[in-house]
Amino acid sequence: MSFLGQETKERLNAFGNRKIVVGIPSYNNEETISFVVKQAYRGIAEYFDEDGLILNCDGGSSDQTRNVFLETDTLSIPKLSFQYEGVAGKGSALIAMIEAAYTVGAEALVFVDSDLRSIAPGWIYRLAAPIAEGKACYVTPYYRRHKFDGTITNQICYPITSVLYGKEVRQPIGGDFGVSRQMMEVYLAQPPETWQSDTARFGIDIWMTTLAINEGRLPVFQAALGAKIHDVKDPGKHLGPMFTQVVGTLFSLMERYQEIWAANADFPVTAPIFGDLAETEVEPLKVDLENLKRKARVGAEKVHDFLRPSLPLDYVPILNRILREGVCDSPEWIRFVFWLSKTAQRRAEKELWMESLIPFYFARVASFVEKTKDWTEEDAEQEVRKQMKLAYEMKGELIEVWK
Ligand SMILES: Nc1nc2c(ncn2[C@@H]2O[C@H](COP(=O)(O)OP(=O)(O)O)[C@@H](O)[C@H]2O)c(=O)[nH]1
Ligand SMILES: [Mg+2]
Repeated sequence: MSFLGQETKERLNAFGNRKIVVGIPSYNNEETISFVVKQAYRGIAEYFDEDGLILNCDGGSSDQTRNVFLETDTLSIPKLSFQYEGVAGKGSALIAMIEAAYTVGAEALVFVDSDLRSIAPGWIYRLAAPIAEGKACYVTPYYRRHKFDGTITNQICYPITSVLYGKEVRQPIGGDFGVSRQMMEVYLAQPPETWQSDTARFGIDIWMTTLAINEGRLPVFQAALGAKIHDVKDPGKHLGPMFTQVVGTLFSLMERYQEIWAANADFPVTAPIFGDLAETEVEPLKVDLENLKRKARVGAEKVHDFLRPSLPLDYVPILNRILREGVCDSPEWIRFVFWLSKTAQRRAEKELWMESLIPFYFARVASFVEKTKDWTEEDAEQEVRKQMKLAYEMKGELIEVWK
């Protein structure tokens, strides 16, 4: 199956072989994309002898994103902007760019988001070099983010992925990745129905990372990138649909790789970090705590009638506390996530099950924000790591639930 239109294929063929491809997905990013393109250009020029290509795959922006992309001067390095076919979403854009990079014989494909404001040429180097040097099959970003940014990462993707597969990957869904040719082949070989699922939307990041951990012939690396500054979202206001797409994909993959993770009892080993960690500042980010708690309470009321009849008795107090206070502590959260990962997988109404996790997520984020609001970034980071360790200690419960 192909993800590219005839015209895009012809234009790609005209470029010949390109060593490093930078792929930039976009959707209404006219304000920020030009800066990203310039940094990508500099990265290819400085570190890879100008042997590269810059791609943009757009989701039908209503603003000037594509024109801004095309008008940004990249001198000797060619650019191509195209739109994908199929389901609307970031995943459709990424798989199309994977095919495009593969077509031009790229050794490494680097994805960077078009809303990045802290990207530098070194990002391209650090995401691509471990692959170009034959050390890694896939590179995830390792950056500092504000303690209230990356809540889906911190509360679920980081701890669960690390504990399942025994590799500590701090940013499994960071959005900025390096992809080897071997992994491009793996991704392109998946069954067509993959591209009708949440993998075609925001599930793509956790999907690519999980497949790389489990199917890569070389290790997964992390690239030290400094700070991530981008258009941030308040979890209580913007992250609901993204949450179900990401976590629904994470749960589906647990089924696929059950034999692997159920047999793995090791404490997660930190994936190698490429490049020096620099001291960096993050931008302030405001989270509306009262709104989060209210969303958690209202959401819990909504899902109550659906959830309550199937909920094991010991879990009822977790739900009751969210109904009353809109908060949820770490052990209760992990326990509920473990239970739901299997339950959602088994039932017909997967979407309803996934939606019933949202109030728990809001409540968990509210508790985290409340606890760490006056803490330093470092201390909040330790709290996130503590929850990963707790999930590790509780892994036996997960294995039981899935038996
Ligand atoms: N082509 C395409 N790109 C998208 C779509 N949705 C998001 N993106 C891009 O994917 C990247 C990540 O999206 P963003 O909203 O910043 O998500 P976050 O940073 O992970 O919270 C950005 O570059 C977006 O422009 C889509 O439907 N189609
Ligand atoms: Mg972003």
